Amino acid sequence: MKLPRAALRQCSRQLRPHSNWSHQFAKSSLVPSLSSPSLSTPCRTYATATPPPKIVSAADLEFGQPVYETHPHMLQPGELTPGITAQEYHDRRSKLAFALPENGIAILASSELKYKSGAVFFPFRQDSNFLYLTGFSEPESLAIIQKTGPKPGDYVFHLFCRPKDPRAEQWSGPWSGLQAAEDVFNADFTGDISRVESLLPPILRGASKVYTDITPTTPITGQLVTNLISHLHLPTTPLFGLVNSLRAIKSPAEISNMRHAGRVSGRALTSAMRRTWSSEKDLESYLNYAFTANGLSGPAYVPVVAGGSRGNMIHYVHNNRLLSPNEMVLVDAGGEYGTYITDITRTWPVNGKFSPAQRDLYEAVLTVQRKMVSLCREDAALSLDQIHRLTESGLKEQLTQLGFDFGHGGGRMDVLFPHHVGHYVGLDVHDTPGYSRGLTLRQGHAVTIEPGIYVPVDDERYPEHFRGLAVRIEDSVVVDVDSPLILTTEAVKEVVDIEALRE
Ligand SMILES: [Mn+2]
Repeated sequence: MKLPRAALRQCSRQLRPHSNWSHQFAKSSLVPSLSSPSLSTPCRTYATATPPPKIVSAADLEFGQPVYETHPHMLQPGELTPGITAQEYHDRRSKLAFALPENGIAILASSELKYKSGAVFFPFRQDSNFLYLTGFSEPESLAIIQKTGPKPGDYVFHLFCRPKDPRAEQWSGPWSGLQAAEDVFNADFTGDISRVESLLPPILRGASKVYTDITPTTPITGQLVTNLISHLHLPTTPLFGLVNSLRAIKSPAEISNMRHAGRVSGRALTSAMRRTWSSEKDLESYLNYAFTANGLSGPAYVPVVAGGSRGNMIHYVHNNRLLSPNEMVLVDAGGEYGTYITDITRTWPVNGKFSPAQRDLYEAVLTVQRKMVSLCREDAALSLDQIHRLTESGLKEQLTQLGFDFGHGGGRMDVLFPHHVGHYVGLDVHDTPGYSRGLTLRQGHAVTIEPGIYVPVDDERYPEHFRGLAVRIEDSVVVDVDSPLILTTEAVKEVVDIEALRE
């Protein structure tokens, strides 16, 4: 049984000196030497002559990401990333290892820096599965989780990354190095990523099967790792399915992060609804600022800010037209906290007051949205796919009452509502890709519920006063046993509440 030392190490963390850290404090030259000439003189001892301990506070070091000692304004003691403790990362690896066959091994590659153009790069974003299992947010890294026995906790965690390199870090900013991989990120073994070719074979040799999503085209290590695996004739299988089934059910800490992202983002949207915006870009800028200024790390995805009939384009992200007072604006925007996202859409009249047609269509979508949110509970025993079909029939019924004709040659639901009602959310906006929407929802699943109606501008099959109107209403929701936990409830959505914001 592996001791849960991950948590223990996090208390009053002190690091053993790394070669590049130690030069100022590892000197022990004050120890009297037998061969020293001082033997011939009376020997005194001084308190200051005691060799300094070979440890250094983590607060005096630089890491590749915030840690509690350097960023106490962002992390609590014991946390490796906001809200998520080292113990929880250990538990995730432990669960993964437990799910592997005897002597199974999982290998994950980090993301690499991506370039926008020439030397201009995007902010680094760690691969979600890598992050989920390690909390380590650096490129040029390889994580290996090796099952060593049948019990939970029987595993070994290897983390290969970049050794400290003061000259390179002077250019790129700090990274964490091998000692921190062990002392902060709780790797059992670490190694220089540039030596993977010699470090990996001894680990692989005893493996029964390799679980990995690494392919020859994976940057930095892909070719090498796949060559080594095939050279050793090891059976391989994709890893993402196992990780998805862990990631799909959120822990209390993850739900708390998502709730925080939802609360702050929801308030930002409500606050945006109070004002009359004249351009999509101004509204987008305001939301991005409000997310960040209120403690989130930034927008979770490129937002949709679509005035009028531009809302009919599901992923309209140009956000560069002017808004006219008599139209509605559809805003799909959410922030991110500790790499957990929230996904919200609201649609409201630019001038703050719904016209009769806008209100009717809005209420139709809202009625169905509310009903579908209420079904996000374990005791309803429904899957996202089943909720989607209920949404379609609910919307069709609402629209029929508003005079839409779905008879022969009439309107079509796949035109008016062309997307799915929801998707899983978590570290990614479309979380756990490949995880089926046909599974019955259960406690800990986190999903969106986002029905929409998009009426084409000039299609005579639809009532004239609704043409060109687009409405989508979306909340992020965690499934509980007998009720949904709505993460984004601070974003108002009732007609009276939206209109009251301007009174
Ligand atoms: Mn969504």
